[in-house]
Amino acid sequence: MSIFSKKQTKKVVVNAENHGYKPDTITFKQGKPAQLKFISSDNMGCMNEIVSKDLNFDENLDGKKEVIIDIPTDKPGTYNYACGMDMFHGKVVVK
Ligand SMILES: [Cu+2]
Repeated sequence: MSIFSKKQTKKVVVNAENHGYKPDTITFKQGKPAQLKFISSDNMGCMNEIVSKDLNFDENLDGKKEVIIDIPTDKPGTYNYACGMDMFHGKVVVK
């Protein structure tokens, strides 16, 4: 076993044409450092913005290929996020 605690990194593809986030549910193990990598695609529209009140972030993908967001995993739960207009939704499950 490595002495380094490996970060859990998971990718979510953001695609307005497919109406949302793929996959729309991401699961992390509780207690291990985690990050979500949002990968942008074409025709983003309001999906340029990713907002989560649950996880306390508001990020913009404008002109970027990806945005990496650290996800706290100290508490188990289900945390929601959405596009800037709250039309498309995804969630993070920590357990
Ligand atoms: Cu939207």
